[in-house]
Amino acid sequence: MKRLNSLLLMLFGIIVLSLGQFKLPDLPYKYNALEPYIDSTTMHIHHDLHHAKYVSNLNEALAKYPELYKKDLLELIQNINELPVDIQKTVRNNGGGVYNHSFFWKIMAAPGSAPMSPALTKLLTDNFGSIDAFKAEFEKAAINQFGSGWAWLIKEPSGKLRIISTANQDNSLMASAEVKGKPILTLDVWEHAYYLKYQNKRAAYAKAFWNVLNWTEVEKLAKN
Ligand code: MN3
Repeated sequence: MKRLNSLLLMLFGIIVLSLGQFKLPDLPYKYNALEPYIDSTTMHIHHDLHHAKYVSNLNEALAKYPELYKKDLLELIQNINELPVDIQKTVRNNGGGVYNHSFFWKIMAAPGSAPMSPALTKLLTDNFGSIDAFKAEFEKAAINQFGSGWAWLIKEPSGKLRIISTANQDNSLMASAEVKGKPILTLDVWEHAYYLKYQNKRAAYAKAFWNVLNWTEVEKLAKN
């Protein structure tokens, strides 16, 4: 009986400790779903190792201030400058990493499974002149981001759609963002996202990306 009690106590402890901690979300599709444009091995390494590491680094930083586990991720990364100074940089890099990757997985889908609707075609054409012009501007942002970072389509507070890029794991939701807005779609241009298949050809990766867009999800985000 005593043994059972201490076992239950230990179990309870483990549950309490893991409550509120950030978790690695599953991919919304199979690892090979984006083939041949994004390969299964890259997806395994990217999700199971890189994304997972951002999650564990974030949890490790917050462990010093467990009351922060009560906040949701968006609240954390939108208000980094209000966090204890010693964890601001870690939360910016790793909280950003967790948010950006979870978002990135969501706006992709198996090739051809979520095509662009006439309504979204019109919205993008109204904002950028044509779909080709939109794609060209986005690819340019992806290619010209020096070093590691992300290309984004965002919706500015005015409602206007805009293409930007950010360094490292920054995004347009952070207080530090030069241009603020709601993320609509994104492309990870860190070398870990494409190097196995595309090596130094980031432009080819950016072009291939259009084949794995979840335009249904993008449209939902653009309209909200
Ligand atoms: Mn990445």
